[in-house]
Formats: sequence, structure tokens, C-alpha cells
Amino acid sequence: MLNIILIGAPGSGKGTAAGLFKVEWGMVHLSTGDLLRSEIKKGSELGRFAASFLESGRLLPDEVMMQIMAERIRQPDARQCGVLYDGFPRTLAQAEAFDRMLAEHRQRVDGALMLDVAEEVILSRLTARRVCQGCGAVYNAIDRRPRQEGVCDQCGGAVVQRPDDTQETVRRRIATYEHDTLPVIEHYGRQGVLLKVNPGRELSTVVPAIRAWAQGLLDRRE
Ligand code: G5P
Ligand code: MG
Repeated sequence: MLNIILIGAPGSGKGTAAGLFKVEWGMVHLSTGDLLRSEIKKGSELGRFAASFLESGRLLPDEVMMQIMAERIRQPDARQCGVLYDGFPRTLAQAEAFDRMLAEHRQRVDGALMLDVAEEVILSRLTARRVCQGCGAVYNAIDRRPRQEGVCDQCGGAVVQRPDDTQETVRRRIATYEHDTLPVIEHYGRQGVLLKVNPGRELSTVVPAIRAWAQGLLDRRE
């Protein structure tokens, strides 16, 4: 059972990379952003609490996130396969608490993959991004459109723009990332589990390097 973390600025391609590698590596994709958006859609208590944080691009409190994750990793799917964590942990406090939580289950963070993408690429991507409200599949209004406008190729759900993909909120999310999440990267660097890649505009350019790194992790697990 492997635990791999995907780290990167908003729009760096974490969800896109997870979509590709979860199949290849037989892992569960756990995106905290998707999880919160689905609670908002359901109108649950957590969803009502989370809505204003997501809309404004601020992070939810660490204690709330840790409670959500403690429950989530007890689910059977997360216990059977490896997990690709997308968007978690994103503060140093979350990373340290997560290390302790995994240690209780005799596990650890095996790898942390950082997608280092330039801000200009991020800004142009996020205003063009479209996502499926049903399964979370990621599209792009310019060069990755669903076959039928507004309908997900994978599940037939509605493909829409995320409310936090406006210029102003994206800038806030980038600032939050630089302030709160860069220390998480240093944390995993110190643990010796970090792979930092620069995909430029295309993730495909770094896929071979990521595959080789992940193969090393999988081999060590055998
Ligand atoms: P999220 O949902 O985690 P962000 O801001 O971290 O949100 P985001 O926006 O989901 O990250 P991403 O997943 O890194 O970005 O990027 P993506 O969706 O895969 O790709 C972006 C666009 O670029 C898409 O249109 C895609 O098609 C295109 N693209 C990607 N790669 C390529 C490529 O190689 N080539 C081309 N041509 N296009 C590409 O978090 C949202 C909120 O939830 C809360 C916070 O409020 C947060 O703001 N939250 C938390 N709060 C506290 N603690 C946590 N741990 C939290 N997690 C979430
Ligand atoms: Mg995402």
C-alpha cells in the first residue's frame, strides 16, 4: 500500500496527473477539493461550512481537514489500494499531523510529487478550465473539450466552470499556496521522498521521469 502526495499550485495539473496515474498505478485518487465540492453540492453541514472558504480561495482550518481525512482514510478503498492524495496536505501543520496519522496505521508518505508550473501558464489555464460535476473529470475550453459541449465523456455529467476559477480568486489561491504550501514541499524534501518536475505547458514531457520514480517506489513496496 503506497501513499503518494501530489503538490502544486492551483492549476498546476494535480487532478490531470492523478487521472492519468491512478489507473496506471492502481491507486485511489483522493482530491480534498473534489471531496469538499461534492459536500457543497449535497448541501451537507460540512458543505455549508466549506462553501465560503472555497469561493474566496482560503484554506479550511487544519483541524477540520484532519478530521475529514481521518474518516476518509478509514474507508475500505483507501485501506486496500494505494492512495494518490491531491491537494492534501497543504500546510505544514497538516503534513506533520498526517505523518502521525499514517504512523498509527503503520504507514508513511512514500512519495511526494511536486508539479512546478509557471504562474503565467496557471492563469491562462484556470480561466479556461471546465470540470465534470459528476465524476470530477477535468477539461479545458481551448484544447481538451468534451466530445459533446457541456457533457462529460466519462459519466455524462454536466461539465461546468468552477466558481473559484475567476482571475481574482485564482490570484488569492496562488498567494495562499506560496505562503502555506511551500513549507510542505520543504518538509518532504527533508524526508527524502520528494520528486520535483517542471512540466512547462505539457505534463506529457515529464511523464517518463514520473513513471521511473514511481516504479522505484512500487518495487520497494513489493
Ligand atoms: P483544489 O480543488 O485542490 P487547487 O487550487 O489546489 O484546488 P486545482 O485548481 O484543482 O488546484 P489542479 O488540480 O492542479 O488545480 O489542476 P488541473 O485541474 O489538473 O488542471 C488545470 C487546467 O489545466 C485544466 O483545464 C487542465 O485540462 C489543464 N491542464 C493540466 N495539465 C495540462 C497539460 O499538461 N497540458 C494542457 N494543455 N493542459 C493541461 O482546492 C480548492 C479549495 O478547496 C479547499 C481550499 O479552499 C481550496 O482553495 N481545500 C483545502 N483547504 C484546506 N486544506 C486542504 N488540504 C484543502 N484542500 C482543498
Ligand atoms: Mg484539482
